[in-house]
Amino acid sequence: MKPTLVLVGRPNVGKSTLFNRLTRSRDALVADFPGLTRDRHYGHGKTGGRAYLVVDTGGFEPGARDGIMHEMARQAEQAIVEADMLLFMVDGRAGLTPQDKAIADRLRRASRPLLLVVNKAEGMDRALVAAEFHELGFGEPLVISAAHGDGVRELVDEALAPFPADDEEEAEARGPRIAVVGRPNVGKSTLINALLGEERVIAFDQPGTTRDAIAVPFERNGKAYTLIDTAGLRRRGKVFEAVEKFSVIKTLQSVEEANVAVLVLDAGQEISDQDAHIAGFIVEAGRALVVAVNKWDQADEYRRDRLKADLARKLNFLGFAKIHYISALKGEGLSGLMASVDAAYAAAMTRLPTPKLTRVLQAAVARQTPPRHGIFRPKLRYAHQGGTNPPVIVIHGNALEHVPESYKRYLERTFMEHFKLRGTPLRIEFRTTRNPYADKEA
Ligand SMILES: Nc1nc2c(ncn2[C@@H]2O[C@H](COP(=O)(O)OP(=O)(O)OP(=O)(O)O)[C@@H](O)[C@H]2O)c(=O)[nH]1
Ligand SMILES: [Mg+2]
Repeated sequence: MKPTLVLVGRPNVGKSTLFNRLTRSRDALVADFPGLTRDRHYGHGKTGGRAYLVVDTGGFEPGARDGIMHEMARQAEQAIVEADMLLFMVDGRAGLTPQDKAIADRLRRASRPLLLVVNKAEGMDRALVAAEFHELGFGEPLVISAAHGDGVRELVDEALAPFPADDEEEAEARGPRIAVVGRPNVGKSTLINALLGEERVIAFDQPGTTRDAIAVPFERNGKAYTLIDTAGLRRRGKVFEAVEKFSVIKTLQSVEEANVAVLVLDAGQEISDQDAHIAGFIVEAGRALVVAVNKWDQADEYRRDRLKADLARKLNFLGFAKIHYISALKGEGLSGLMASVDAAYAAAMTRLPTPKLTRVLQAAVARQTPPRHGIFRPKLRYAHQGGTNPPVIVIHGNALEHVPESYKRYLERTFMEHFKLRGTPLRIEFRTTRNPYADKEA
């Protein structure tokens, strides 16, 4: 499972600056999904080939009693408890403050692995800046500049060192790994039980450590699946029940572990920012997705129309995903839902041979050439597949950095339609062939 790094510190120490730097590599990927708003507190990081999750706890005020500060403090407290590694940030220019000490006391009680990070140290003597923070009792501080990037790579290496590197993608033999995610009370447990209850649960792994996801293999209509859950699913006799304490981190972790996410929405409620953020995270993770609008049996004509309009407006970036209107309680719509899970999985795992991809690419270019950019006319030569779940199509050619976003989307649509890739995000990467003479000179 991907480690979760949680950034903590008093306001203005540079948490968001570091968060943005760590998650920047993902910006390009999600740029292809217009309308997607990212949750600025939870993100994907990738440094030196290692992938991880990052949480920015925002302006953390321990002990805030009410209002929005209280709610933020509650989220931050939860993130601290669930962190694999805490990065406690302090400001090297401002020096040690009483507020730093108060936070330090709070973090000591959490007894999670922790690194002390002294920020804003560009152009300063590292040993000198670090000295006054020894008093916090967290060992040798790591001295960085989040704004300039100094020491950031070393920081991430150190933070990830205790965690084994992700092993290669799971074998496909076990069938789709499914994560059922959504806000509290949308009916996740009911859906899971409806799916599992009708069929034999083959085995059930108790979580070995708190870091482990629970994997529940099951069969449905003779097909094998594995249900992935890190969100506190408990077994009670024959029934599973979710502990209805919503955890963003655990939701994100189960999405990471899965091939296909089933995003459950409640037909009785407005689509909220939280729904949009979970959806956005699934897209960012590149997972296949099926949307299940639950409690459809309880929605009257008015609510149904309203919800459909709401979906089109607020989750328009999920155009690639199938939407099912279901009743988990009555067991209605589940076959259709699972058929879409199968299809989304197949699309996510599909293998596209280079000749076929290249033919489709060339046909697309013949139909509509990429626009000239100044003196440059991008030349798209051939395509090969660079990965699955999500499918990545790598296009080779010249001057590809001048291909506009709209043309990239045109190609995306063309590939999607031609290969019938319904249910998975698709990524297109451009690789400009370097001048062969330039290589020889090196
Ligand atoms: N000189 C310098 N300034 C920095 C560095 N990192 C952040 N800053 C500046 O410090 C200020 C606060 O940075 P933020 O990243 O917003 O701090 P934060 O911890 O997220 O603040 P809150 O969210 O309010 O708790 C901004 O003006 C940043 O430009 C750094 O490495 N060096
Ligand atoms: Mg901030």
